[in-house]
Amino acid sequence: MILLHTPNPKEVGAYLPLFRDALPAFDFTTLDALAEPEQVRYVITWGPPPGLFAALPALEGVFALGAGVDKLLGREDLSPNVPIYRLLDGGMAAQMLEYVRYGVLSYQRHMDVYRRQQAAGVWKMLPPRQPQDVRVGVLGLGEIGLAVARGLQADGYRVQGWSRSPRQLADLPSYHGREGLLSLLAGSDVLACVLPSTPETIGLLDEALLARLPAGAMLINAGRGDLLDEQALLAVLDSGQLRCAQLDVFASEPLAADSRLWHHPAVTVTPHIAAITLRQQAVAQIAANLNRLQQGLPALGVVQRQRGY
Ligand code: NDP
Ligand code: OXD
Repeated sequence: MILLHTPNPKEVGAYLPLFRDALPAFDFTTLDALAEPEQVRYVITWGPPPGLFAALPALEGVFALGAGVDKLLGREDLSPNVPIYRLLDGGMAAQMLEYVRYGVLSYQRHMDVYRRQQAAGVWKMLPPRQPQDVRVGVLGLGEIGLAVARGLQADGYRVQGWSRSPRQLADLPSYHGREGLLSLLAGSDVLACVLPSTPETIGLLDEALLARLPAGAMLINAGRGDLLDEQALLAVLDSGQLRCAQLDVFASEPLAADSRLWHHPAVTVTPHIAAITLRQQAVAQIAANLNRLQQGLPALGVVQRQRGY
């Protein structure tokens, strides 16, 4: 038996027939209809309610309907012996590239400055800037970050990356470790963060690190909100050290109504839409993974709990 749960009942209704078609050998249930919790072997979920897993004694695995699993890893009701599987790309890398590309292109073409000029009724041309004039640092070179880095390179930007482990990537300079991060920051006109939230990355983007960016740089955060100290960001934007920011994720979501980020002229706020799970692709990937498990093959996208992602 597989339990399918997301907080939005309409979404559950949309997913259910797709999963039933893709996995005809399994029985499915939803939380509302759950009669025999002891029969549930797998949960497919995004945002499961507190305590859910503790009520499922036969649980063999949890499939996340997303790439980031920080919320699942923090759960006290989920035994560390139960594997968590996450989505690998599943169409999210291409969306994330578009999201970051939009920000980088706006920065390159001074659109943030022109928006402010428009608000002030100012007609003033700025010198042209080409992609090769803009250095982009990408934090996170995983399924999504590497696609972002490669896509921006193909656009002509000068791209460098940062990851936890050392990476040898053809034609893509990359760094790891604290010293590596400082080097990357010093050479990034745009810093694009697509890191997971882990005990090592929470609070990473603090005032000291943001101050290492060149004057007039841009920050894009589409990883997780708790990576960034929002007050520190506001401080470096107010001082003019940073020119602008494009933020998709926040320490608390939805972003609080009284957050200064909403109205800051240098900030673009989006409601966690940089890369949305695509239903068909998610179903196909999870079904293929469950079939692998049924055949005794190793599953893909296994979360490594000790790393936190
Ligand atoms: P992956 O696990 O494939 O990649 C994670 C990357 O981050 C890896 O390159 C990893 O390094 C690096 N990393 C992890 N910890 C550290 C660290 N301490 N220091 C430096 N680098 C680190 O994840 P995905 O690419 O699939 O997704 C990344 C994140 O994007 C998700 O966890 C989620 O938070 C976010 N996301 C946001 C979405 C949105 O709509 N805003 C949508 C989808 C995802 P290494 O290569 O050495 O393992
Ligand atoms: C994800 C997300 O991690 O949408 O998949 O944030």
